[in-house]
Amino acid sequence: MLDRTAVDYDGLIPNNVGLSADPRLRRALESWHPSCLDWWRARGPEGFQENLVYLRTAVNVDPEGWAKFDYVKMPDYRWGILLAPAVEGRTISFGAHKGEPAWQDVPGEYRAMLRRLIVVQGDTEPASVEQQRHLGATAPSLYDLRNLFQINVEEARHLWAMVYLLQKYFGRDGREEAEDLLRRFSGDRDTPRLLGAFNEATPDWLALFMFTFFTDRDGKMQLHALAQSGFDPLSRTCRFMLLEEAHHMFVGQSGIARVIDRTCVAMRDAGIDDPYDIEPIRALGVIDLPTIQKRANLHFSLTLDLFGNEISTNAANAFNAGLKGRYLEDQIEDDHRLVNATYPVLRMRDGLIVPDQAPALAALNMRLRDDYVADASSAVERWWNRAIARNGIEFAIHLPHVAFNRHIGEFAAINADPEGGLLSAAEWQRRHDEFLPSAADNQFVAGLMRPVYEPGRFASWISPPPAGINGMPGNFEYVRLLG
Ligand code: BYC
Ligand code: FE
Ligand code: FE
Repeated sequence: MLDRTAVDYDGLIPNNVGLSADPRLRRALESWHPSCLDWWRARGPEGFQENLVYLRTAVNVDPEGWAKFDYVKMPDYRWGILLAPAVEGRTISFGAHKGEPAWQDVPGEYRAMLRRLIVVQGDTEPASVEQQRHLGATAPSLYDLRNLFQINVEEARHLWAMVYLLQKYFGRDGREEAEDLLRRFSGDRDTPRLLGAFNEATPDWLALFMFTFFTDRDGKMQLHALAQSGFDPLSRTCRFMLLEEAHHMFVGQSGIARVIDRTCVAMRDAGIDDPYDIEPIRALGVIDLPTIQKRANLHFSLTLDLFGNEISTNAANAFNAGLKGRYLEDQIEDDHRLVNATYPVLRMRDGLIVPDQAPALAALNMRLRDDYVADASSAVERWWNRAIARNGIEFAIHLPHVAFNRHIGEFAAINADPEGGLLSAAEWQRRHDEFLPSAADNQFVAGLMRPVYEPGRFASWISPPPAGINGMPGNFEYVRLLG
């Protein structure tokens, strides 16, 4: 019997896409491989390239047992090309082609649109690795250091996943796009990454945890939307990527929950009840809750910009074409064409934020953003606010209003406070540090960032995790230090 989840591990590039039977593609990928390794060494994690890291590697696409754990040097990580198993007889489930068989090849009329979606997705993956490259120097523990590197190698694998699609299905321009994915550089003045949030700095571990909570969660939503695609190879690759994505969000959810836990325990031990009594709390070597709230405000608002404009013809066209669906499209009960449907969108009208009915097709970015906000809020409650409540401190993290601190779309031109109240430019300037991290807040956090590399030990500002990776004990050496 044919094993639908078998992965060929013999060649340079582990895969379940039949590379050994496609010499042209194999040559293209093998010639991209050294450029990718050069990129990894120049722009990936700083240092630690010769250390053994306890990493999981995808070895299968069976959701039950797809990974194995072992010590590897990062440059030797087996970046594979892995697609979720094909669904027999799969049809397109939305848009103008609803009901037609899913495409195994690029539909000519949609080639440019599809390539753009794949390039944008592909651009974010290496960007995040670049943004996180300095963090190894200040890891709060070996456990956290290992989690950072796990995310980094998997984001690089996601880059491979998109490069595979470009090289297999888009000929010469696909190969050029694949090269360009390694040429752009996060934050670079001349050749920046494509989307705003991927050019921001990730200066410290609080930023890393916030990024993986909020921005990797945009990744989850966008991958879900692309997993619905009528272009079957894109759907299958995104379905597999989502298995890895879960760990990235876990790192953010549990990371901030551990920071919060440490703060609350230290406050209790010191007999401090008032979370706003900032100086004495900081003197304990922990991060005060209001600073965590401000960091959440920052990363949430930056991430909302990644959903594009509330009203977007690009989004309408991609849906109509059957290329990008809605979150959990196959579980929604409607006609899946949306030609005459409407969707409520918050808009600026005469200087007020008001709900408005918009054509549902044009409002698809908005809808995905709404699904994102719901997902993020429930994770805030479950992971963060529960950690605060468990410790008996009176405080709760709240996600700000969607109009707060925006740079794309309907609210880019106005200033709003976290409750959605409109502010004059002068008021915004005056109250900025109340809403968003001030230079002093960032300096305080930066001052806490000193590495802790002894197995089983943790920095002052973060609690140990309740359980190890892959069942490993608390003092496990997740990263073997050299000599
Ligand atoms: N920054 O019609 P609109 C992840 C541009 S994260 C700069 O509203 P559309 C990950 C837009 O490109 C998931 N420019 O745009 C997470 C357009 O330009 P053109 C990444 C922006 O297409 C953590 C123009 O403005 N995947 O995987 O409806 C770690 C008009 O806008 C921005 C995807 O995003 C911005 N923020 O929506 C690692 C999925 N927003 O064409 C990885 C693929 C908009 O007029 N991408 N613009 O020159 C898409 O689906 C869409 O391109 C977007 C934008 C949702 C991004
Ligand atoms: Fe990714
Ligand atoms: Fe991710």
